[in-house]
Amino acid sequence: MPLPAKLILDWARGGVQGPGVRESIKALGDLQGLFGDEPAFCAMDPAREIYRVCVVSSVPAGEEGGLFWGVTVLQPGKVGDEYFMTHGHFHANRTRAEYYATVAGEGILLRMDPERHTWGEAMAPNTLHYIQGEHAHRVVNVGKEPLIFWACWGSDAGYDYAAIRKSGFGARVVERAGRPMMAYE
Ligand code: S6P
Ligand code: ZN
Repeated sequence: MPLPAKLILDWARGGVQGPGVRESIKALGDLQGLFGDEPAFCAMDPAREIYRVCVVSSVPAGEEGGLFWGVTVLQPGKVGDEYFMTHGHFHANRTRAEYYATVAGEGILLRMDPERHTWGEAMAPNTLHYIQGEHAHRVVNVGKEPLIFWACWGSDAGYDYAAIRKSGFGARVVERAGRPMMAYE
């Protein structure tokens, strides 16, 4: 008899169980300084959950040659007219790429190259995005339901959040006349 799988996925709801799984929650307060409308941000509950991430780390972070696997559940909502989004990051190792596969919701994957050229790509159930290692990436929920996407990336990719904290992306995703729109800086 084969042994049972050690990791079990709940594709639709964005869950994973098994050894080496770690869940983390980002609340609104963790995203301070990232949204454009500071007064609107301050008027909201900093404890409100914006997204949660489950990561399967089968090898230690930083180890060359391994893979990480994870899922993000990003809630719908806005700060002022700007849609809820992930923090966004470059990979610390700019040669390490990543896949994003969406299973539920409606989103925009913001990508930015090293010259700050920024663009958006539509995320919807069954879309698959390949993100080059040198591209910063941030996900924006422009729908009314949680946006759920799975990801796979190298265990030595790492995270460079500082560059985004300092200068952000070259565009924001905002609501205009009831529709999402890219607002360039
Ligand atoms: C990791 C991958 C995702 C994000 C997650 C949260 O390389 O891109 O698992 O970590 O979507 O986004 P962020 O920007 O807060 O890490
Ligand atoms: Zn990444």
